Order: sequence, then C-alpha cells, then structure tokens
Amino acid sequence: MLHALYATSSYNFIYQAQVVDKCAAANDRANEINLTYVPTTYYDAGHRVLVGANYQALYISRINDAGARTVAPLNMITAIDWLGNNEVRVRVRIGNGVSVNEVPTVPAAPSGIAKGLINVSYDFTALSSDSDADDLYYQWDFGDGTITGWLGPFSEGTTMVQSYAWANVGTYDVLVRTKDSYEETTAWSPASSVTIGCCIIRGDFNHDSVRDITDLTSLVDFMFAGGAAAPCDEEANINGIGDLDITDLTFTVDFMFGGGAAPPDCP
Ligand SMILES: [Ca+2]
Ligand SMILES: [Ca+2]
Ligand SMILES: [Ca+2]
Repeated sequence: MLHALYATSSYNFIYQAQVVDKCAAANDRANEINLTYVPTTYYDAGHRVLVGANYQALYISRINDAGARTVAPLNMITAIDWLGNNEVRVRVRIGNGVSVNEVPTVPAAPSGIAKGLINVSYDFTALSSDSDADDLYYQWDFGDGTITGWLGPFSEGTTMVQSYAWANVGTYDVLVRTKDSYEETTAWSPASSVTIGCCIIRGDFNHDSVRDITDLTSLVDFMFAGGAAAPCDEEANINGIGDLDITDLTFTVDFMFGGGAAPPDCP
C-alpha cells in the first residue's frame, strides 16, 4: 500500500465560502472548529486520521510522527506486453516490504521419447509452477544446436507440449527452461537423453521399406562397383555386428539363399 500524507487547511475553504457564498453555515463552522486556522483534516493513508480538531500542536505532532516513521521499502515490478493493433498492456505489482515476484520452479527433465527415428516429430512436455500464478513461457534446447525462442504465454499450471524432429542420427540432450511474465527466468532443467536412429528394417540397404533382392544388388553395387552408399548405416549393417563389411554380404546371401539366420532387429 502506498503511504501518502495530506494535511489540508480549512482556512482557504472557509475564506472562499465566505466570499463566494456568503454562507452563514460556513461562518458557523469557522467559529466552532477552526478558530485558530490550523488544518482540520489529516489523513496518513489510513495509518492515522484526524478530522475536526483545532489544536495546532496535535497536527504538528502527527505530521512529525509521519515523517519520522520507518516505512518498509516499497517494491515494484512492471511489465509491458505488446497486444497488437497498437495496444499495449501495462502491469504493475507493488509490495510493501515484501517480494513482488517469485521465480517459477525449474522444470523437471522433459517428458518424451528416449529413442526415435530421424525426421519423425515427437512430443515433449514441460511444466513449471509459479507461486504468483503468472503466465509462463518456455524455451527448448534440443541438443543439435536448435534452441527455440520463448514460447507462450501459457497459463500457470498448464503443461506445455512441444514437438521436434531431428534430421540426423545421434544422441541428444533435451532441456527446457521457463520464465514468467515479469522476465524471471529459471535455470535449465535436467536433460532428457534421446537417441535418434534411422534403422527400421535391417538389410533394407536401399531404404525403400522393403527387404528384397534389390538390397543385395545395391549392396554388391556399393561394395564393388562404386554404387551409392546406403542411406542408413544400421540398415546396411544387416548382421548387426560392427559396421558394414564383407560379412554383411555373406550374411545377406546366406539369409536369402542358404536358409541362414534372419537379420537381428534394429537397435
Ligand atoms: Ca512469478
Ligand atoms: Ca529395400
Ligand atoms: Ca556388420
């Protein structure tokens, strides 16, 4: 609450009443309550109120008290939001000796997949709380150099869902952080590790979603005739051992024509 001090003199009021209105009642009031022309009304933001007394010393003591009284620091925080259409919203929060804004809680590690495929979108969720119930914004780091802008606002208590697709095979740390509508920003959350691969069908050398004789010819072409490499190394690595080498060719031939073991599942 703001403290303000007002002491008004009724001298002017009475003077005006006499001149303008020739008001007998005003003269009566002057005679009854303001003979000494001291202030007759004192407000100190509700801290103390005095009305009608005509003892100058009483007012002086109160004014002196107000000046000497210790007032807790007044904390204030403001925010301005652009609403579009030439409109802005200005928000002000004032605290009398108390904090005016608490930082949101650091979000937990994002929830979502631990393993996935390239170029497929996956949803991740994050949630912070804010004891002021401020609107919240979230920022994501997907571990491949992609850091989003601040996304929001979201009502406090609302889980944010963000989708992302990685373009390359790898293992990535996904993190998120939060800020409230007064720009108080949390630390980054703990990381969620996500492994992104490309393998759907082992032995599908040419990555056309079918494992057939053309994969064998593509493999031979790559190994011995300068043909195109496999789009996905783990699919070309049909035996799942080491990398792609000559044993994958013999495994393929054995599997296709010799009743050999089927390829293991993708990692
Ligand atoms: Ca807050
Ligand atoms: Ca194929
Ligand atoms: Ca191999």
